[in-house]
Amino acid sequence: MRATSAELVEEARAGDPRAVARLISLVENASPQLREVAAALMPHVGHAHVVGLTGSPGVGKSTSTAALVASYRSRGCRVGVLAVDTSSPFSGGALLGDRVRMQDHATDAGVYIRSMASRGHLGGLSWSTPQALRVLDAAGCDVVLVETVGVGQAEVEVASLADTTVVLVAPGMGDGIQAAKAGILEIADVFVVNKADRDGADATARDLRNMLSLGERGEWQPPIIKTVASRGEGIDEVMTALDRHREWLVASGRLDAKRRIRAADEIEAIAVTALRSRMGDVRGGGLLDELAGRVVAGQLDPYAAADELIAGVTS
Ligand SMILES: Nc1nc2c(ncn2[C@@H]2O[C@H](COP(=O)(O)OP(=O)(O)O)[C@@H](O)[C@H]2O)c(=O)[nH]1
Ligand SMILES: [Mg+2]
Repeated sequence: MRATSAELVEEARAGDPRAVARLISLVENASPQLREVAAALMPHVGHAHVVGLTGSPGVGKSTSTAALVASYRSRGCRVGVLAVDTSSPFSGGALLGDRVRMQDHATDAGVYIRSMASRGHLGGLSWSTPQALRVLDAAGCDVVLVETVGVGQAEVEVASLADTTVVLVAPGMGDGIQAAKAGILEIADVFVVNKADRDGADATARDLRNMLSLGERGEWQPPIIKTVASRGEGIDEVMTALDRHREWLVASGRLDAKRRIRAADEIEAIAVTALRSRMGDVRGGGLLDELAGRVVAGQLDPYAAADELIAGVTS
């Protein structure tokens, strides 16, 4: 017999990784059970610190994520890892490499690792990722690390789901400049200059500092931390920065504000998706065609017709 949503959520809370995986699959596939799952999750969310890691492919996000997982585990924290591929509608090769890097943690019951492909069209990303985060949150994760694969606007969108966003750059990749162009500087709470074992790390850090000094200074000053993720160097400093940012978010009231904005975005995305789907039903049902006929016949102006259409969709 199929487990009810409430049962699945209970199992996930008790630490059953299969229940967690099942719930995330339900979310990803937009299962009809999703509504019920969402309702069952709600009383158990709000605890996890959501940390987004973003930056160009190859900069060291997966390596840094693996190192952070190890640090959080040594503190006894439960950790979720969500790798979101914004670059294609399919889980591709990029994520395969990440799985290899995550192998150390694959058998650890205190770590949930999940790859998700964003569907690459409006609505896909906006509802599935926050729900997957809720699953991991409800499953008792103290921290969820969200690694985005892919670049551009979708990445910025994923980053906006995080409480704390870490932007990684590497020396000699022109990353700082690219980040500035893509509007990524504004979303960074913590900067990491990874591959600091390579030439030019100090120059990259300096460039970042200069770019930051040109921008608006908020109350939070994003620290710039040099790391060699492949050797675990600088990871303690990153952990400290994440802790400090989280404390600042709580003390300043920003955590609550961010979460409200996110919830509003999510509600809107769900509502728009529902409306669009009902609009399709209306099209199929002929109301739109009938209204179009009246507009062509000069009986109705298009604004009045749109009002009738909306009334038809929402009634
Ligand atoms: N030299 C050096 N290589 C690194 C460092 N961190 C990661 N790498 C290597 O850079 C490559 C890309 O790393 P990965 O974590 O997959 O990057 P991602 O695409 O951002 O997830 C891998 O071969 C890593 O071993 C570092 O600090 N120094
Ligand atoms: Mg990666």
